[in-house]
Amino acid sequence: MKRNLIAVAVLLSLTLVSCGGGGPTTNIDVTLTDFQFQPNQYIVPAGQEITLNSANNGAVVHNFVIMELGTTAGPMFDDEDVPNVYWEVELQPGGSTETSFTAPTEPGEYEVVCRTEGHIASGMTGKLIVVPAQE
Ligand SMILES: [Cu+2]
Repeated sequence: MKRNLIAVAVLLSLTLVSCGGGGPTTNIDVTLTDFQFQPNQYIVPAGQEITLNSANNGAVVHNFVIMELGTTAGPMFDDEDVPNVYWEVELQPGGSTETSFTAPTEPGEYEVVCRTEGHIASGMTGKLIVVPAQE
């Protein structure tokens, strides 16, 4: 009897952990600061319409830039990185916006950066994790 109770307790805690971990979402809320994305990791289903609510709480212009799969802006975003941009939105200081984009159809980890000069080096990077959409 006691053993059964322990098993139930373990199952329950596992369930809570998996719920709290956060699965794929079609709604991203992100705050841009000087110089971070909060949060900086987003899990989305492939090919779905994603709503991005973003706010710039910083004192300078920030961008939310998704790079193409397999590409990276490296330590600094420059002209040669422009063709590798999958999608982006720019936010003025104090600004906020609701926009949307279609998640890439190919699952994988996509780099997210702020393209404003020097911001990658200051830590403005994130990760868009695209997972297969549920049937
Ligand atoms: Cu920035």
